[in-house]
Amino acid sequence: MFAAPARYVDGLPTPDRCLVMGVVNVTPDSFSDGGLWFDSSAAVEHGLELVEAGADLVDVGGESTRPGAERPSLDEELARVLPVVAALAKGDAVVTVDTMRAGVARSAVEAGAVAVNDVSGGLADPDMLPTVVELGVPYLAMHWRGHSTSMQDRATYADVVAEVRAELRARVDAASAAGLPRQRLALDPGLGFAKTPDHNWQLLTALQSLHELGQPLLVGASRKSFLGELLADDDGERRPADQRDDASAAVSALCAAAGVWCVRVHDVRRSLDAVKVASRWAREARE
Ligand code: PMM
Repeated sequence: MFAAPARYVDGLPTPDRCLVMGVVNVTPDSFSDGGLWFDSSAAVEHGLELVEAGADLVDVGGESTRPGAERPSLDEELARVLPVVAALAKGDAVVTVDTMRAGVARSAVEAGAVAVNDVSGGLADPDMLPTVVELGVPYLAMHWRGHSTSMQDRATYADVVAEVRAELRARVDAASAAGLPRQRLALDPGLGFAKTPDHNWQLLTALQSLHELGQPLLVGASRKSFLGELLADDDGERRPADQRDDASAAVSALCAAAGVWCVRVHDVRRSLDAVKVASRWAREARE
């Protein structure tokens, strides 16, 4: 018997389909859109475009997590993120903050963010879980094995699905021990974070096994390099990041069909169309 997917996170929107989270990276160096929205007014404008395109959530981050990236200082991260969070929250966006730092999470929630997306699942900053509990906001915890400077050295698994599931279960236990209600927690397998392309594909095709954790699942496949590799040209040259959106939308449809709660994407309109197709398909198949 398969576990039924968990589909709701308390305090976040509840459309009758997989949610679509749009990405706003206020960074000079993210792999997917590095530098495009580094200026805060450009980032706000882009976030509002994502809302217009139908984003259920807008995820604002100020730290690039591309393999090898150096971390910004706390002050630098705050300066990048806070004006963008505040302006988007005023502009009717449902804003999540993508940060590993408790201090950034707190200030972003005070500025209007409604949830914290932590790619380290609470491992990077010991204050993160207690802070999120105190703030009373939903927490999106990703599978993580270390900072970007060293993470690809940690992409070694005997069984990637079993190990990611066990390591995510440990994060569920840590969050519960800190006092976070389970209905405020979503989990993410962390595609590309200490994962090879093969690991990513193995995780994507084993989402059923991650549903056994009993928490809603978030998946961030959009524009990642395993898609660039899949779509490489005849010379083996990877497809550039900004030309991976159709493949990203295909992954969104398949994730939605597999019961994923939310997909994190750069091109919101394409993925929203894709999850709507998956949702209509599933409804028809049930009736
Ligand atoms: N990927 C990136 C950043 N934040 N957050 C979650 N929850 N899941 C992800 O897969 C994830 C993330 C890196 O990708 P980007 O540079 O396109 O933002």
